[in-house]
Amino acid sequence: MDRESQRLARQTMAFILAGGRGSRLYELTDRRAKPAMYFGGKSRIIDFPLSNAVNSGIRRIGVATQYKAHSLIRHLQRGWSFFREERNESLDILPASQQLDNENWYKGTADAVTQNEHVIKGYAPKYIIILAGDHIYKQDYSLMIQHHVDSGADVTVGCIEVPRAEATGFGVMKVDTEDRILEFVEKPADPPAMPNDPDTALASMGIYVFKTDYLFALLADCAAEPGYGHDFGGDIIPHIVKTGKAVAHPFSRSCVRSGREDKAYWRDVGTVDAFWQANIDLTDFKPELDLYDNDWPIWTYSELTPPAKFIHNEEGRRGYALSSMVSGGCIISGSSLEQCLLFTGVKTHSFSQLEGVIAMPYAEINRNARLKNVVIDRGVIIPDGLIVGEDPELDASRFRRSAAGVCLITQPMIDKLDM
Ligand code: ADQ
Ligand code: ADP
Repeated sequence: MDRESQRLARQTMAFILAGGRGSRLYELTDRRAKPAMYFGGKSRIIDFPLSNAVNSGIRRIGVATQYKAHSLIRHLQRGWSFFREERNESLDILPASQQLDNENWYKGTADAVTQNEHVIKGYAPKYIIILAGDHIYKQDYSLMIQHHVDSGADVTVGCIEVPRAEATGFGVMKVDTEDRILEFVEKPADPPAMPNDPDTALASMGIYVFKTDYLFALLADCAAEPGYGHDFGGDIIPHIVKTGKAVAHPFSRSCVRSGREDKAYWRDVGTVDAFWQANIDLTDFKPELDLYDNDWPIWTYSELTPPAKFIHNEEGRRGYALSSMVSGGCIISGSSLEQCLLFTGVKTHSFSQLEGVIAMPYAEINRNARLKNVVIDRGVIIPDGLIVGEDPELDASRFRRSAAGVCLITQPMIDKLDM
């Protein structure tokens, strides 16, 4: 990392928006916000933007929380409490309804920033980078901040090419050859294509760099406009595109490539299928996302546990795992695992066969179960002999089965079974 971008990172505060619900994860986000969702065996989704910020040299971080924030706040307190004011470091947890006199919820992403104006200004950061708390990727934000300063933009928007058919859920932009944004439409029904490729669109990653003073002046101006929706993608960015200089920063310029060399990895694990697939992908021989890279570590809080243990049962049945990731505290007793990812403290019992299973912490799979392509929520106890993944109709009547055939299993669903 060169020294100039490091210097800029030290003058920047990262503001992570972690208030969204993530409703397409259904029961998985009934009790926790999407940024608090488990990912990759040890981490939570929010560990990715937080680790990116720290690895990029940013030392001031605010996390705006709102929806079902307890699990998220507890995780931040346990894992991310090493910031020291004496070293000009801070991590502030900023729940809605703590700021200003009469406001309650954050009315939108921009309002989360407005309501924390005095907290942010108290640190006097020259720049601010707004981040979403719910994507999986590795990015060196210092390079994006450097781009922002070099181009003289009012805002720099992180962007990535996505299939046009999937772009309806994003802010989509048109840019000129110098990366200047000419047009920005939030969640368009008919997304504009990229000039040379009718099947691809340029999507906003929801990452924005501003000069702090400029941002707060702009937020005040926008608030005075009729129909203001308090949203970066819906209001603020389109406003700057019309009245100022908005520049797109291609993710490929600052992504950290540590998995398969050619890939710029970025995922929104916002659906059960996407969540299952992204976790299962980690069990590949050489996955696109490398969690074993010491140059760009993904820091987290994780309980101290004894090592994972693999044992024969009394009848000599082997407990083993192939192409799988098994976290600490797991005990694999007399059962077979293939392409599975087990979080901390999962137990599997004899004669059970697991394939494509993502099991959250402290789930337990009793004897003789046969599970294929499932996501098991935290602490769920799978009863003796349960079979999932062989009879789609039966599965759909018992669990939340996706179009792609992945079943989400929670404890209330198990409690309703007649077994
Ligand atoms: P969306 O994906 O719809 O679009 P949005 O719901 O605005 O994202 O949430 C962005 C982030 O802010 C998420 O991390 C969410 O958890 C958080 N958040 C949402 N509401 C919040 C609130 N009231 N308080 C605090 N945090 C909140 C945005 C942009 C698009 C862009 C996509 C990229 O608007 O232009 O393409 O992100 O995913
Ligand atoms: P974690 O914080 O380890 O992710 P969970 O995500 O499972 O824990 O739980 C999220 C929140 O829901 C926590 O505030 C926890 O106290 C609460 N919670 C856990 N289990 C239940 C339950 N069965 N009913 C209601 N609340 C629960």
